[in-house]
Amino acid sequence: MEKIQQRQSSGGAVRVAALLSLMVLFACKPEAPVGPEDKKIYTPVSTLRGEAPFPVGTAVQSGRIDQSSYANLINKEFSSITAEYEMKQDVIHMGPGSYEWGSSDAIVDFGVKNSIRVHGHALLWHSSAPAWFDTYSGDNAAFEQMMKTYIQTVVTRYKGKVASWDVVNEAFEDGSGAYRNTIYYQKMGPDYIAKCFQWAHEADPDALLFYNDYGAEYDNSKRKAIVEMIEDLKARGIPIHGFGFQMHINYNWPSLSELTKALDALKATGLKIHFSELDVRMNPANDLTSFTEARALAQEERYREIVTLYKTLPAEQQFGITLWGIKDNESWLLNFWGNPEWPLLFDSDFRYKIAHRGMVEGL
Ligand code: 9MR
Repeated sequence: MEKIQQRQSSGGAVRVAALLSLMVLFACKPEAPVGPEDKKIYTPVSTLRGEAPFPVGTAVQSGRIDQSSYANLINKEFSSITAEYEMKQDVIHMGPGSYEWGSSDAIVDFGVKNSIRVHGHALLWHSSAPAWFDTYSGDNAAFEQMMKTYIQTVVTRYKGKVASWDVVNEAFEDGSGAYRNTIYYQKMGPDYIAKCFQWAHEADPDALLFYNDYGAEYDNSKRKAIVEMIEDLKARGIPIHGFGFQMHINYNWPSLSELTKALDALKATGLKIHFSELDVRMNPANDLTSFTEARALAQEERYREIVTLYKTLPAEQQFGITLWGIKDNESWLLNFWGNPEWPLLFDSDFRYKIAHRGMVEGL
């Protein structure tokens, strides 16, 4: 009994001493952080657009740029915008000769009003072919005429406001580099790409015209097909000014040497190069349920590496780098892959991730 009392009273003394020292600690260090500090976010000292020698862009949606939180962040950080989906044919082209301009106008107006470059995306993409194409009854010549009218109507509407266009998106198959068997290929034949560039150029001779695709980063056959197509267009005097690497990459793939090889191959065409849809998957193997500090550091390094690679291009070939969205929780990757993901520079509360620091430091 006595032993128990002694233990209790010495335990009590230890607790009182510990409490006192804690009080002293807090009294001396009132600024000490409460709770663990989140090292995955940081306070920026500079902005992307402030640091970059070339335009840095983001994909936008009309329903978001209406909100001041987005508008303010875009104006602060970015000098270029691309419509994430609202300047595609399935949103604009309602039927032969019928157009819906509400969302695309809102995005272009936002760019013009804020002196932010607008990159047009994308005039032809098989994945955004309007559903009514399936029941279109005109012959191939009529379809081709309709595509010419569509391209020239859109490009003319935004002449002087949209600086550049992805004229054709994703025209080659994965693995083989064969022409993708799209409705455009079927109805207009293999020369449809050249025709689309020519039509767009007629409508706005000042617009820079891009071919945009994924896979050139790592797929040798597709990359070879793209380079050959570009060289063919150039040799025939068809106006093509740029190539867009979409750059949907992972934190650990493709390797820097693979990406360097890819960039060098397209650099050799002399065209302007756009990293047009950059995001970095952090959970491709689905081994994370929450974003760890170690993975955040890997992301910071990856963004730094990508920007450093981009800067190996001569200045006249640097069209810019566009992020495919702003906040992690709104990335297309979440729905597409179904894994938890954190691919972008801002978290769901618009807080700056250290990935932003990596990108800024690489610039
Ligand atoms: O991120 C875009 C998503 O919000 C759209 O629903 C989708 C269809 O319009 O397009 C996504 O963006 C794609 C881009 O236009 C072309 N490269 C692949 C992108 C991801 O699918």
